[in-house]
Amino acid sequence: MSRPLITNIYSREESNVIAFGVILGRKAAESVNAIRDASWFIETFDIISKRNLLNKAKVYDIGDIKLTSYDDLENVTKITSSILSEGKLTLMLGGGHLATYYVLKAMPKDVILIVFDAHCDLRESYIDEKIIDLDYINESVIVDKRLNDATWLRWASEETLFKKATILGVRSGDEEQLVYAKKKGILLITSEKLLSQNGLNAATKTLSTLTRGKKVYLSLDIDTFDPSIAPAVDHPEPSGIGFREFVKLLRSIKGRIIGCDVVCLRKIPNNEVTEFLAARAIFEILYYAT
Ligand SMILES: [Mn+2]
Repeated sequence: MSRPLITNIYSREESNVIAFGVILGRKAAESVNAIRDASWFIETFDIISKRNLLNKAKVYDIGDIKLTSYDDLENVTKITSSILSEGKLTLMLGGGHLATYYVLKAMPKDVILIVFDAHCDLRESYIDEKIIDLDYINESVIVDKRLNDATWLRWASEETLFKKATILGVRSGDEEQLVYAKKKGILLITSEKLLSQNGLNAATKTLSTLTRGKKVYLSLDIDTFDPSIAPAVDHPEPSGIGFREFVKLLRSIKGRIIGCDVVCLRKIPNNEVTEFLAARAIFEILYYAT
């Protein structure tokens, strides 16, 4: 860890948010640290709404969970459980989206899962070179075709790790995944819909109804954003949402956010746009979650 996330002046006891990195992926350590670094260069006061985004969040960053095998991912579940037992918000910085599956394993089963993602991640099995990079641990550990970055949500659904799931900003998937989502009641709201005023308004109403009085887990895959504002991702998909849509959707969540993550940023050279966006997104999430 180069430096911890945000103004990390609180002890673990004083904190109400515990952040940790999951170093899953070929460039994960560098990417997670890029978000931490960027967080020091962003104004915590939002001049538009005149809010201090971190007025209630007391963040303690415990650093990275290093992995030497996929079995070590069980530690992610254990660490998440211990944070929850302290009554604190968990904030995971990944790494591949597979890390979310292990965080979710520690969450109560009645949690409402809100995922921002360009992809459905509902395949039964899938692998490509980029997934191998995202879920890379070391040369001797082979990425599982069935449980990885592209299939984690299917597994989470099969194991009923959540009560209801919604994917926001989705724009990539195949017919089989659409059929599966429908069968399981997983709500897909496309970026196309969110980019129209009526569609965005409808989605905020849906989110409010869905989450009111409920426990919520929020997972932000950075590729939900348009690649023009978030280029440092593995699978960029055109026509993504903007930051404005993201904040509006976030604001409509009425339940209590008990855990969150920001995943799938993969640092690119000579461009810091994506990590600044990710850090700012974290501030916004913390404003609504604390
Ligand atoms: Mn994705």
